[in-house]
Amino acid sequence: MFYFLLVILSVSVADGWSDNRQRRFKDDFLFGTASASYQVEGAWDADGKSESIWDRYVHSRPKLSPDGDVACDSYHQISRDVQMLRELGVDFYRFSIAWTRVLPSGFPNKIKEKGLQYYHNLVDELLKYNIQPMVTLYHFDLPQSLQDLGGWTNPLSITWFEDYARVIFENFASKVPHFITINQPNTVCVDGYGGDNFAPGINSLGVGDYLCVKHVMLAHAKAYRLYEKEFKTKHQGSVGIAISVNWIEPINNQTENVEAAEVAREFSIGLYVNPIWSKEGDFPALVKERVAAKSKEQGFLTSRLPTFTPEEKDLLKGSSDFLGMNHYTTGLAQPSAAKYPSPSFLDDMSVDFTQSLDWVQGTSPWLKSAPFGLYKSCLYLNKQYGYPTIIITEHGWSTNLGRKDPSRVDNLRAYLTALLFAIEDGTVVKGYTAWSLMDNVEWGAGVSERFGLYEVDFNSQNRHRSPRVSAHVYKRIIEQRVVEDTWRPTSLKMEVSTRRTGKNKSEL
Ligand code: PNW
Repeated sequence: MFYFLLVILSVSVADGWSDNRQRRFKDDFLFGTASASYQVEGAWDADGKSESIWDRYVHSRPKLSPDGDVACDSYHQISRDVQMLRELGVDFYRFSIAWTRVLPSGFPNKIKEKGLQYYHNLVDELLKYNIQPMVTLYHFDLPQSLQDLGGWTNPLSITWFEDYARVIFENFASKVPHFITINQPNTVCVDGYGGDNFAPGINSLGVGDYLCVKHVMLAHAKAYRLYEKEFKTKHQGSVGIAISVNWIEPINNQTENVEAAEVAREFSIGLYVNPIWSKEGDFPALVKERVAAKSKEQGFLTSRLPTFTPEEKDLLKGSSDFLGMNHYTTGLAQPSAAKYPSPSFLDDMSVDFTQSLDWVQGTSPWLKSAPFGLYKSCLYLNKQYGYPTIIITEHGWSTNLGRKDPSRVDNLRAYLTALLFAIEDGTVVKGYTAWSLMDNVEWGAGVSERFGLYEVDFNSQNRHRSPRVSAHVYKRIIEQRVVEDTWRPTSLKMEVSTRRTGKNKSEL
C-alpha cells in the first residue's frame, strides 16, 4: 500500500507544474545589478571627457531635458555606489565604461589618465568587498568625433572599437573577470541609425540600420578574438555580448500569426544571435531572403542587408563565452496592418505587436509583466541554438517616484521563479542581473521612468539614494537563494516536448 502511494506521488511530481517544491538557485549562481555610464555618471565634460552621441543628441534637442549632464553623479560617488552593492550582497556589479572618458579623440593616440583612474578606483573598491566587476565596453555612448565620420555605418568602426577594446583589456583584464563588448546591437542600430528617437538619430531607414548591424557584430567578434588571443590564457576571464531577447509569440494560433511571430523572432533575436551561435556564422536565412526580395522590388541592385565574407563568418562563429540576455517583456505578433515607410526595418519585418490587457503595466509604455516570456525565451534559445551558456545581463521594472514598489517586487519574484523553471528544464544560466542598481537617466525619457532598486532624489545636490522595498526583497533572495512567490507557469504545457529530460540535464 505504502509503495503504491509513493509511485503515485512521484508520478504527479514528475508530471510538472502543479507541485509545490521550493526551487533554489545553486550556491554558485551569481546575482548582480547593473548600470551604464551615460545613465549614472554625469560629469559629462569633466577631466577631459569628450562629447558622446548622447551628449550631442540631448543637448541639441530643446524638448529633451539634459538629465545626463549630472545624472546620479556617480563619477563622484564611488563609495556610496559600492556601499549600496554591499548592502544588497550582490556577487557582481555590471557597469559600462565611457569611451569618451578614456579616449577623448575616439582613438588611442591620447589616453586620459583621469578617466581611466575613475574606473580603476571603482573596480578596486568593488574588489575590496569581493564584488566582481562585469564591464560593458559599449553601452550606447559613442564618441561624437567618430559619429562625425559615420559612426557604426563606417566599416572602420570595427577597428576603432578593437583599438578601444585593447586599451580596456590592457588596463583591466587583470582585475575584471567578465567583459561585455556591446549592449543591445538592435537598439544601437535599428533605433539609433534606422530611426530618430535614439542617438545618434540618423534616420537612415532600412539601410543605415543594417550597415550598423554588420559592423557592430564584427566589432564584437574582433574584440572577442583579441581577448582570446592575447589575454585569455593569462587572465582566464570571459567575454560576451548583451542581446535584447524579449519574448514574441503569436496573438493566437492562426497560421498567419504563428508565422508572423517566427519572422519577428528572426528579425529581432536571430539577427544578432545567429551570427555567433549558429553553424553558419551568418544572419538568419529568413531575414536574408526577406530583405533581398524587398530590396529587389524597391529597385536596389543588391540587398540592403550586407553580407559576411567566409573569413568574417569564421570570426563570428562561436565568438562569445556567454549569451548576455536582456529580457524585459513580451509582445504578441500578427502580420502588420499598418503601412510602414519603405524601405525600412519595420517594413521588411511587417509584423505588428500588441500586449495583453491582462498583463500589469510598468511606467515605461513598452513594459508589461509577462513572466512566462522569460521561460519561453530560454527554451527557444535552447532549441534554436543548442543550450548556449546564458547570463541574464538585464531584467527590470519601471515605477514612479516612491520607495514602496510592490509592482517591482511582484515582477522580480515572478521572473526569478520563471527563471528557476527554465533552469530546471535544462537552461544553462550562470547569473542574473537586476536593472538597475538605482534610478537613472532613461535615455530620451530622462529621469521620468524609475528602474532603480534604490530611489534617487534628483533634486538633491548629492543625488541622495535610498533603498526601495524591492532592494530589501532582492537582498533576501540573494541570501536565501529562494523566491517567495505563487506564480506558476500553468500555461506552459505546450512546451513540454522541448523540455530537457533528466538524463540530458545531468550531462551539462
Ligand atoms: C535597456 N524594449 O533598453 C537598456 O540596455 C538600458 O540602458 C535601459 O535603461 C533599460 O533597458 C530599460 O529601458 C531597453 O522596448 C529598451 O523592450 C527598450 C526595451 C528593452 C530594453
